[in-house]
Amino acid sequence: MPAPPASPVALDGFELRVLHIPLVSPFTTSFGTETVREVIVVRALTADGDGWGEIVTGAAPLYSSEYTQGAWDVALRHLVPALLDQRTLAPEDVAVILRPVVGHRMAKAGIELAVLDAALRAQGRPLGEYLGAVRDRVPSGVSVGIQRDPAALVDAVRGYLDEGYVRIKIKIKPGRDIAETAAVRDAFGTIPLQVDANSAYTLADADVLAELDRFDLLLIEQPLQEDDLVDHATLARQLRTPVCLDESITSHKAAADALALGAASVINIKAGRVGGYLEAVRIHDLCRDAAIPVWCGGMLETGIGRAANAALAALPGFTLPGDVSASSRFYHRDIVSDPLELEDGHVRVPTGPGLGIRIDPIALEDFTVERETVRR
Ligand code: NPQ
Ligand code: MG
Repeated sequence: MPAPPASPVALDGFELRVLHIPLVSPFTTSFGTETVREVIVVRALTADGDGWGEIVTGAAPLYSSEYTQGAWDVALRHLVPALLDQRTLAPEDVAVILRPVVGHRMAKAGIELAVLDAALRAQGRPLGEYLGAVRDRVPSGVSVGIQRDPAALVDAVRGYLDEGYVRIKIKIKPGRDIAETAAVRDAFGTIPLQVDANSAYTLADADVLAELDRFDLLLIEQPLQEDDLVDHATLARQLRTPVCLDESITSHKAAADALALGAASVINIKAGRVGGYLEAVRIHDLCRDAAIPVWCGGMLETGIGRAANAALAALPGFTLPGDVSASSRFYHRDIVSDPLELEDGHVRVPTGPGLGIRIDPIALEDFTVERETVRR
């Protein structure tokens, strides 16, 4: 638990919005192509001011079972009413109050973040300090989508290396893996490189995945499905490349199970996927005690989640560069007036109270496609 706890807030209500934010270029993974980021922004309304959070679901349940309209429904019908039943609310109690609702971790995480931001802002405390950050900037990696062909991938990677990103992750899927990885290695030599399959393989593909061993990758991320912990452990014994889990790590318990089984030698921590930044810190602590390296994943966050990710990635156990890239990696225009920028391959950990961001009200309004306010 991050010490000391935040002060409780007097909750007046929540405002939820669905935003559609254009991406700078299409982003293709093994599960599909996105051209617009659909995301839910949460505003906690309190007696001491607003707090902001972000529900990182996508429009369709492809990365995980959660998706925008499901999160919207559970938030308005179940999560927000449970919290508004409380007169005052400490951020550390949000997950406890929401525990009876099974799953829906991204929805819970976005709401918890809004309450946490409001509480910390009211106290003048930065999120990084509260979570236990030990750095004022973090090394920035970039996730590169599947391109038309290996030559186009090499061009895309060159652009990011020229910008200064310190680690490259390329998305792979069956048939778009070995040649792609070989092309990037051939073009750029020994750069820090890893691949992400987003669950696109099965154990029957172990021979193909073993071909990746010759590229000295930092890791292979989530080759198999979310609930394939035992198969990941079997695969890990057949590969020299370290296996990293993303989708499978839905909680501290899932992380402990994965480590016990030998299913992962690295873990990608995403606060949304695990139900919030506090649960993310607990997984960080578990992995640190087990000497398992972790890194901070990304979900194409707006400036809200991106600021929080920078703070999380500044904890001592985050020993590998994360997917915490500059806002400009995905967006021409963000909904914050001070978006994260790349400086010498790093992004700065915000130092202002709470998330340390300022919302750009005009951009927020321009991207809003749906809105609901609930008051107690
Ligand atoms: C990953 N992110 O690490 C995810 C996958 C991902 C930066 O590679 C909408 C909703 C679009 C969820 C695109 C990165 C998404 C998404 C990619 C998740 O696996
Ligand atoms: Mg991933």
